Amino acid sequence: MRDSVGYPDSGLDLTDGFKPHTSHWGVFSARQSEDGLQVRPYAGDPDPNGIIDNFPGALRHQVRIAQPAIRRGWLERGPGPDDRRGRDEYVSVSWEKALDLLSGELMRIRDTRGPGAVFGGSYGWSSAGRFHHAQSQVHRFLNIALGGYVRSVNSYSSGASSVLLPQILAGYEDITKHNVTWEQIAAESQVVLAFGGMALKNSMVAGGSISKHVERGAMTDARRRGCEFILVSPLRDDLPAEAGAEWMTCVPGTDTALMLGIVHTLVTEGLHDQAFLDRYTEGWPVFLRYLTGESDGQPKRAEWAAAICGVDGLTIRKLARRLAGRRALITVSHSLQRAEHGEQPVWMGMVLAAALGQIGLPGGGYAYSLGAIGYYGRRVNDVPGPTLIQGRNGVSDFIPVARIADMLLHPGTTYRYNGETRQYPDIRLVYWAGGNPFHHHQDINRLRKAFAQVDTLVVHELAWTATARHADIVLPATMTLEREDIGYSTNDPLMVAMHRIAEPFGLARDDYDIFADLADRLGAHEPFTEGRTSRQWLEHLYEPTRASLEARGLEAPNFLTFWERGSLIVPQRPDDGGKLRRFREDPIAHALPTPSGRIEIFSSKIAGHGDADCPGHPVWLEKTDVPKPGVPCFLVANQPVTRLHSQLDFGGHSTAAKHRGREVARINPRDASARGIADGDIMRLFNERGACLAAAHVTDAIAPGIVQLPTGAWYDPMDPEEDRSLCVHGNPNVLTRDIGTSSFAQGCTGQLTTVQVERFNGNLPPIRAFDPM
Ligand code: PGD
Repeated sequence: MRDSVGYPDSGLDLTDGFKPHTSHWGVFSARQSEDGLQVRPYAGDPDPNGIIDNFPGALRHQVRIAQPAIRRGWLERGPGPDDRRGRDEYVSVSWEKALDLLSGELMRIRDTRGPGAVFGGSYGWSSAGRFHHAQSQVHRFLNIALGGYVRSVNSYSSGASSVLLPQILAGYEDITKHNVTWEQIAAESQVVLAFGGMALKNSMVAGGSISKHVERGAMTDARRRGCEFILVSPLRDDLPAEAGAEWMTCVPGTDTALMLGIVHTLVTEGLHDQAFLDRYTEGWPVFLRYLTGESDGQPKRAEWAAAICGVDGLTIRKLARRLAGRRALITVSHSLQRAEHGEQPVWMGMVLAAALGQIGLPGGGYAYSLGAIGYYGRRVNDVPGPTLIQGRNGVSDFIPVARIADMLLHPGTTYRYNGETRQYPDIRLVYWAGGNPFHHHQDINRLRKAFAQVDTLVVHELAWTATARHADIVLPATMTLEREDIGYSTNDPLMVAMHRIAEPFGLARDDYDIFADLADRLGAHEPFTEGRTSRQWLEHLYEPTRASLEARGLEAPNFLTFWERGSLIVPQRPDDGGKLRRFREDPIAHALPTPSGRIEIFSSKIAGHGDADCPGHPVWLEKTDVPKPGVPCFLVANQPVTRLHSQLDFGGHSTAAKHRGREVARINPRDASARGIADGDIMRLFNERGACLAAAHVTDAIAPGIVQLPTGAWYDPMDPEEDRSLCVHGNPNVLTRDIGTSSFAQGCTGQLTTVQVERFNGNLPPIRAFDPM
């Protein structure tokens, strides 16, 4: 019998000429023939992800970039600020000409302004292979050939939590990757309280590669054993049906208040674990004064919380009693912290788990972001994987990743981050490979203005995304299927030999080869390539894994054997609960890597920053973007089901889920009927920042007062000449706010905003996002 979370390997199906490959959304084998591309999911995957079906239609799609292209205005007038970006024509040029122009511009910037005028953060997920990972390639190139670049820190996924967790609990990876596993949940948890849920669409993807989607099976097993799942979210499907969850809707952005109400009940009813708090935590007495109202005059009673979060007081009290004394797991999703004051629910979720005394127990305690990505909640590999060294960055300056528009619009101005007052650099050239800021950034109309400020915007892309359509120099990159690579992730034991499935589209080239030729023009060919071809790099990157296997006396196939076999299963460490378990066992010998060595319910360090929007312990802070006349609905802009972010939005699986070509937004029947909106109608969503169209799906899986529109539909302005043109396709980032979570972490807040919704009665404008340029 198959264990729902075990790894008996049933092998890749490599019959009939199919070759192995992998992606962020699953391992598969594929074959390109005159009948087109065919894909087969990995047979060992108990729950394959349908997103692989985007590949066949995408591989040779007309929106792929066939040839290097230069924006006409840049070609004719040269570099400089230009608001024609996103409105201009493109001129196709040869590779020689494109690389000559680009290397000349890179040298001009380097020699006149220095590498500190280059922004190479180049945020983005790009493709799964460990060598042709575009972001790693661009960083390595800029370090070696240019002397460095201004980088970005943290991610759009976890901007608030990745800064906070190391201060209060442990390293970000300790909490997300070496903590509570799905195996533990299946075997041990009695109650799982999931704030923001653990939607399968999120755990169906993982950076690097993912061979088995185990979450559905683990939740099925846990439930069968009697584990109760409780979902706190505005969306019912934030936990799968298999979890059989009780659904509590809470006003978006108010989970912290709900958690405070639960902890207040625990304390007033004597249900909290004082012995745990005394032995393992720092600062409980300070927090207690806030909880009871001694410090601010407001006890955080269940009824107080109810008035904010919309869950009634009795339900909150009963919930607290259900958690106490049981093997309880508190999970807090990434989405909760991708909003104003996103640090607070992350911190308060930890305090709730500490008050229950569960941190460090198998299947209990605190699991931040479990289910947010497929490689969380799994065992960790016990061998090193392929890693491309990026070299030394000669520029120390950085920005928190989601502050890019602020940086470009306001060079020289100051901002707060992690206790420091910093200054934005003056960026003249932006280099992007493997990301799509017109997908991932908030307030796209503002972003357009920001990109208009620079001298030059360079983009490597496989398709004409909106980012490519705003660039000055567009270089066509191969798609993953068109090159060889190694697929690997630290929490997945299947290393995949990613064979080339198809020839490159048009004149597309691998990012590596593009950078190698540019490095040549900049006099850095040898240090950049180290004299290796791509294939030789793969052999080189594979070697540490092979050597480690050999040193441990395990089967250690050489590269060619691995390549011919198509995959390799590597050993994994025992599921030992990581640092939190060891800390529980001995808090002195295994002190946590926080300033006090303990769980920091109060952080003197954060308190010492003096930032009112992130004080020294978790607090409820009023939100500035709440429904009001003009914008009466919350908009939840979450991750999509049918693609990864914006990748391959033009593929068959993604386009089939759209309606009349538009992205589908879900709305509660109450809100729909109040606006005369029927299922399948086209809606206009708007606020002061912008507007977009989306097709209506009327469903009671969405709580009243909320509209949900996933990210990833390519930005498609009806009239690119207009400043705030209607996006006819349904990109929610024309509506979201471009503010940081707080002065502490400055994370992305794209998950939540407010909008007005109406039925769209005009003539439906055409979708042009997938037209060739
Ligand atoms: P992707 O669509 O994955 O989005 O933002 P991200 O920029 O990562 O972009 C990757 C791009 O790389 C695609 O355009 C793809 O075509 C290109 N690409 C793929 N392979 C290659 C390659 O080999 N070479 C090159 N040169 N290019 C390649 C994701 C970001 O969005 C993330 S991680 C999160 S969590 C955020 N989530 C939200 C959210 O919840 N709500 C809102 N409103 N906004 C968000 N934005 C963030």
